[in-house]
Amino acid sequence: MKVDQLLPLSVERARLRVVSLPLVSPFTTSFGTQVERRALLVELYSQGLVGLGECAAGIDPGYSSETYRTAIEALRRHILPSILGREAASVAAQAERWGWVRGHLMAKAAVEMALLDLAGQMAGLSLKEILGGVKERIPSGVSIGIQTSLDATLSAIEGYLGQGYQRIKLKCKPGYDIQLAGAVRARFPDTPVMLDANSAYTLADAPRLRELDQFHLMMIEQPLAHDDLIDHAELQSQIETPICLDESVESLADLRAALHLGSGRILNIKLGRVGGMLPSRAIHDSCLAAGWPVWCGGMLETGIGRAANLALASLPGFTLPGDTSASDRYFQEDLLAEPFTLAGDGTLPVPSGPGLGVQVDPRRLDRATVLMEEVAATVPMAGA
Ligand code: OSB
Ligand code: MG
Repeated sequence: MKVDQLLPLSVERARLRVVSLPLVSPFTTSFGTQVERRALLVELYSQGLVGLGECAAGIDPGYSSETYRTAIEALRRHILPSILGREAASVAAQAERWGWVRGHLMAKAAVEMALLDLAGQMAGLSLKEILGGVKERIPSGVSIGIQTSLDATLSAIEGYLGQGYQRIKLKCKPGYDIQLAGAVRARFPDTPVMLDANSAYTLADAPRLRELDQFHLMMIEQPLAHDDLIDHAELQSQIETPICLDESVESLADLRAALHLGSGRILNIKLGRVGGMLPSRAIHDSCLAAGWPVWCGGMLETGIGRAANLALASLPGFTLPGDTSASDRYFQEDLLAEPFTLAGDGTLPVPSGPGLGVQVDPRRLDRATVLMEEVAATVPMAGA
């Protein structure tokens, strides 16, 4: 089923909601530490149904220039007023209505997710079916933040491997890299391991990054600046470890440039970072054609965003285990009636019910809610 053939859709009203879920342990990267997942949820109402979307943006603009607060502003003033009360033939046609808004990709992706959830419920199709996914279960890895000691890292890895996770991703930064990889390899010689630098290095670090080649890592994710595809290409020519891009690719045009320059060999696709599931699918298709394996990244999503990630990861080009971990890796209590759990074989299920295919537990949602706002089709100028 092509998304373009989904029914006409008109959103009658919209609500923004901010939820706060404490993380089971602090998550530290080269750009900062997170202790909670503060997620902006978009609720779209149409014909007695409600579609849900989760915005990937976080509290601080360390990973991306977007935050959940910039997303609220873009949604309430520009993106939602572009679609409210206006019928369109498909989700793709609704997305064209906000095409004039530059940037704010995570805000757009949240609305697109809610529209796809609505359309799926109306048509009786799961997101996986709408997208053309082919897998029922997703091989999953886990992303481990920078720990206070090497020992703490090694025991975290041991714990996750014991649960069945198929791949270990370790956050790294200059000075917390070679020793880290060496210690991990000494203890786990055959485990699929990768590093994620979140842009912490420059090309001047190339000799240091080349030392990592001896550890046979699956890949190193986003070693250099978020906007520097040229330096990534230069670095890839100097190291054997495959480079996986994350922050650098926000569009098909970015991907075309990366493929042309040889800025890496693998792509992490995050639907928030590229503006939605439909743009993600297009990027996936190009990677498949170019021979770049892809995997599904994560932004510490609640069960809502996780359901969308799993549907996306069911596409055929997602051949590497992604950051699609179980709810209990992030939260004591997720928003869902039935949180996602990891099977012993290290996989998570792709939801098969209509739309996102997950049930939010209303009491859990209430408990987690810190802000709520109705969005009208026209925005009053008060206090502009
Ligand atoms: O760079 O992939 C990243 C989390 C927040 C922001 C950026 C990143 C991450 C992760 C966690 O690595 C992935 C997850 O388990 O959701
Ligand atoms: Mg990353």
